[in-house]
Amino acid sequence: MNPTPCRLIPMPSHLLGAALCILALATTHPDAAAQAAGGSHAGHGAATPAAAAPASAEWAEAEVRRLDAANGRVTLRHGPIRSLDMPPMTMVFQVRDPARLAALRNGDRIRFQAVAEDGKYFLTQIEKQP
Ligand SMILES: [Cu+2]
Repeated sequence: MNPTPCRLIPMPSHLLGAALCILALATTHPDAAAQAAGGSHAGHGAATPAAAAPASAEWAEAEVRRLDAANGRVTLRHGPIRSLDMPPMTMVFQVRDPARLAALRNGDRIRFQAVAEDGKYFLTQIEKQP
């Protein structure tokens, strides 16, 4: 006596409920899952451009706006980053070792170095400023 997942969703309209059922079936179909897996695989090989880290990475300055240590992310309001050709802005950076965020607090002034990889920006150096 297993109720289908569809029946567990309270629906104001039977028609809408039926439509969601069809959607759920379609997305869990084995063929669809296989195609999705294949697609992500294909994209995987193309990634990771040869390490383009500039030999002389330059320090940039920033203020810590928001810490998300659990996910290894930090939002910085940063000044110009010449090595990335980036103007001042507020944006999210990743860190490979979330422990490095432990010493930071919102509002801290830092200087940092960053690299771009797979469409994300990673902090490679972080130093608290006095
Ligand atoms: Cu930026």
